[in-house]
Amino acid sequence: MKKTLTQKLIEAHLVEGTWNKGEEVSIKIDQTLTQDSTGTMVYLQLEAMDVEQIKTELSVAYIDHNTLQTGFENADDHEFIKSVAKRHGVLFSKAGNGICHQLHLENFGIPGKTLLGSDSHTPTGGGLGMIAIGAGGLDVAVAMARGTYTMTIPRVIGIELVGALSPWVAAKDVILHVLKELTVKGGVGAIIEYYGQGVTSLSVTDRATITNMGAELGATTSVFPSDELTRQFLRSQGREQDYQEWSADDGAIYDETHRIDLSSLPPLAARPHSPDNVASVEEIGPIKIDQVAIGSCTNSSYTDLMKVAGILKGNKVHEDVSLVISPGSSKILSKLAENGAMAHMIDAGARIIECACGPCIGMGQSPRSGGVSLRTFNRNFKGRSGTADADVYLVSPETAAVSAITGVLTDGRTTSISLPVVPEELFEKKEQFMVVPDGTKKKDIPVVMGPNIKPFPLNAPLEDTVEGTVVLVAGNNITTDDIMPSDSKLLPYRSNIPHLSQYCFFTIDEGFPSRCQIAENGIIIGGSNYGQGSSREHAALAPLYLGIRFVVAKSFARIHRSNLINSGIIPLVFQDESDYDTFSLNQELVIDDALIQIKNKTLLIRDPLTGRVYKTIADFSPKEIEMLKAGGKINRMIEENKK
Ligand code: MIC
Ligand code: SF4
Repeated sequence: MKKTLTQKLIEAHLVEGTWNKGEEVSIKIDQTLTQDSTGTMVYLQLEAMDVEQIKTELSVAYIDHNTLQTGFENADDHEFIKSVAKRHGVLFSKAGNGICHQLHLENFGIPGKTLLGSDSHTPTGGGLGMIAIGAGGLDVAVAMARGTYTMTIPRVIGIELVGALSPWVAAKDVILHVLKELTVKGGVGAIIEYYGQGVTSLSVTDRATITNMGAELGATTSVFPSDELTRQFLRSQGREQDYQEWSADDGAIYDETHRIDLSSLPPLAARPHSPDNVASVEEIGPIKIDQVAIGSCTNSSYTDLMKVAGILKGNKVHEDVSLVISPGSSKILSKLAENGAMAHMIDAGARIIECACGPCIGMGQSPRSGGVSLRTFNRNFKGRSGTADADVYLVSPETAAVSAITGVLTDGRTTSISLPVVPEELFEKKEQFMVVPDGTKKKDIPVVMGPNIKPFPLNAPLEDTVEGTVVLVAGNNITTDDIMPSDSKLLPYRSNIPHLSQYCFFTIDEGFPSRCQIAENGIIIGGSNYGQGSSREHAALAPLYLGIRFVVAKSFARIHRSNLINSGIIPLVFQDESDYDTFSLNQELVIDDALIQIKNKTLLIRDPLTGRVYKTIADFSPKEIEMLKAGGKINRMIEENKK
């Protein structure tokens, strides 16, 4: 049978189970990555597992999110991560080195390998032909400890690319187009595979922009084949020896197919406040802008920034615009400084900021009240920029740079500015920002714990009767940014769940934490795609700390669903979506015979006041049932170790 690339890559890593859609399998994980805002939890959990030796070929701990140091908290967390990384032979990438996904692509990504990362944009590695999956921190800790990851065999959506992009149209416009077509839910339960002649017109960093934002489709991951351009990219990074060719068989059958003629795409933008709210720049028109932010793991590559520098060269940033640029890695920054491109940016009036996530996660550079910000990033959820009433549009680096000059959203094709051609560059291996393990055992190195690091909460085993009070009825597409907001004030508390939990749902409902306190046992009612967005398990741990017992929603986003199960919080799906409208705050609900019902695929919830019974779908795998019964993944592992 002709195989998709996805099937080939997953089959090459199968440890348990077979390639059957919907079947739960276990795959070998070759590499892991963590970043600092999810990493403290990962390494606390890894320490709790007391492993002798991590099982991956390579594990990297990046420091890139919490680099704004306005108090001791972030610096302490970084020391903690560094100490645990040393103890376990994990490579440590210091603050200033760059953004995890860009760095991983440049330094470590290998076609054909698997990568599990505690960040939802780990699929960036799919641009190199990897199966690169974002997951909750605990799943990454377990992958380090055991070398495996449990997943469900997904649908494979094939996207055939033909033609080539026109000038001023970029890889970002390809993924914005896909988001417009498929929406933020369109990739749930699927891996998106790109193929066709058009692939050969996209560089590895273009492909990585596309796979990066596959996270916004809700997809498990996205993947491109590896080819001569992949070899060329690896050569430019001094690692041609890592090249392997991987592609789908000709005529492979996909579960769903789409075709995009690249030459037909115009410059696009995602309007506030969702990455799938896409229209062409021309349709949106010349809206006045206050800020332009170029960078993030989506669009901070050397080529992206050289194009930006070329557009800015000899021009001036509009007087009403603040342009901030954050290069993706120290290697890129150093090269831009060396070849003069940085001077073009600064001379045009750009503010150069650290190679880090920065404004993407509200770590500085928040726009003014009611401001309009154009960003080359991947998420424009309300409030994520740090300014609650700002309007954020997502665009390509080319559109961002030309708009910074004109002061309004601009389709570059309507200007006389010419687009630069970026010559291929060779990068030297640089390890100044890395602490590379030397292969010797270091388990005697002490773990450095600052006062901000608090133990993570653990659930209790499932009881036969689960009772609680509805503490929130939430709408559709609730993001993990809504559940556990993150900005410069809250990110320093990622290792302190008691503090963080006081801000749970804060931006949409300030009363949530106090209601939970009164209720003691809480229940959340959600709409469709509940928990979309980041991989942060804090969006499950904070509710756990506040006593949430179960969530009933129209549907769940993949990573958040797993994080809930890992925490022992039961994610249930309405069998009849119209039931959603009948729930109200403070309603009491009971699950009777929970230990039996959890195995039944259908689970009944009773309202003791009215006697009404609601049917929900409890589609859990045998492993998930065991986790829910034990009160979460860690409790389950302890049980297993006792056997
Ligand atoms: C994000 O882009 O939302 C983040 C911050 O990178 C998150 C991880 C986190 O919350 O720490 C993600 O995408 O997983
Ligand atoms: Fe960092 Fe933004 Fe990428 Fe998340 S999406 S990893 S915050 S740059």
